[in-house]
Amino acid sequence: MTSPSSSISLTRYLIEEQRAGRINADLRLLIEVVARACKSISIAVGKGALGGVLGDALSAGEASINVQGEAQKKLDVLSNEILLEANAWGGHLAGLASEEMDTSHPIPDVYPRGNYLLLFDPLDGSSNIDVNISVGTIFSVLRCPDGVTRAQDEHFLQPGSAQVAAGYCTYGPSTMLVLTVGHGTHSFTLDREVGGFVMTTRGMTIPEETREFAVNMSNQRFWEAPMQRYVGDLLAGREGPRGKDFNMRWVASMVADVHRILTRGGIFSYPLDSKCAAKGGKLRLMYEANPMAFLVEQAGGAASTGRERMMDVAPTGLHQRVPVFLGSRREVEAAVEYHRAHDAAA
Ligand code: AHM
Ligand code: MG
Repeated sequence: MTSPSSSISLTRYLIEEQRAGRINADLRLLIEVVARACKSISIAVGKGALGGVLGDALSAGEASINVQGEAQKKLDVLSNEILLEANAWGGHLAGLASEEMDTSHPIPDVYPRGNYLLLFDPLDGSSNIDVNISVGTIFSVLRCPDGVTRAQDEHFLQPGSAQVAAGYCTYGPSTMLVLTVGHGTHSFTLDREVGGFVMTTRGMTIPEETREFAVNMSNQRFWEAPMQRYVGDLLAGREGPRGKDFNMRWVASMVADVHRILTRGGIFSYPLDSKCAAKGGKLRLMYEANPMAFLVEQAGGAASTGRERMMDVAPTGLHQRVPVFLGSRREVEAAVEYHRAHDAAA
């Protein structure tokens, strides 16, 4: 990891990537527009109760429910609108898809269309909004298949390995954008006085080994056998088969948990459990697991469903859910090995 590069703005980094032939002008514009939308979301999140943005979104007097069957917060809806509005007119997109919308969103006819598809979770970690704990925006960029100008849901169903860019913005004590265009993972911190993102880490690197795990332990009794065994061995510490003591952290905002892991290592897991098994898992492949997997792999880490490399999963639905294991490479490999051994014995 190199030291902070205070003079490199996000704009300069993107222009240099364009000059190096690693991104084109449309992708540069797209990322700049997403970053600008994230700044607006950061301002709304930062106002908290003073901005009147906390609490549940209402629709006809009732709690508004999204396609996931989850109650929407006012900030979920507002963040979705900010991203949609910001990205509709630029001419770089053929379509958008969001956690908060049942189907993909075409670019309005009044605007030109481009070659990219943008997917996002506008405000991840919604359960933390009302308690002033970090939340974030996650996004993934794909190429629209050749010859398609009006993207439908099916055109978004590409594996994570097809992503051309991915990132998240964390709204914590500071607002940070973490980005990959396939050449390393870099972090940018929002300079609130200037109003721009400034590179603070070029080439984030996740340590291969870790002594820290992140999982919602309250689901333990619902997990599959290999997960029970894996975490049981972590908890057994120095006296157990792993031979070392582990620490645990769980923010319940994936963006915040992954940001910690990109910064100092660790393994993040939201495994299959009997409550979410029918849905395939809790977290969504297309706009949560895949972009995080791209960022983590670009930082030297690994991401898996426990049985398959995350970015190799062939998607079947826009809102498809998957089990998630990601972070320090050796630890992800260890978790995968517990699943492999279990499946082989079965
Ligand atoms: P959301 O997109 O509705 O906010 O849900 C995703 C979040 C993740 O950020 C986090 O890792 C997980 O759900 C927390 O789940 P739980 O409350 O079961 O611990
Ligand atoms: Mg989410």
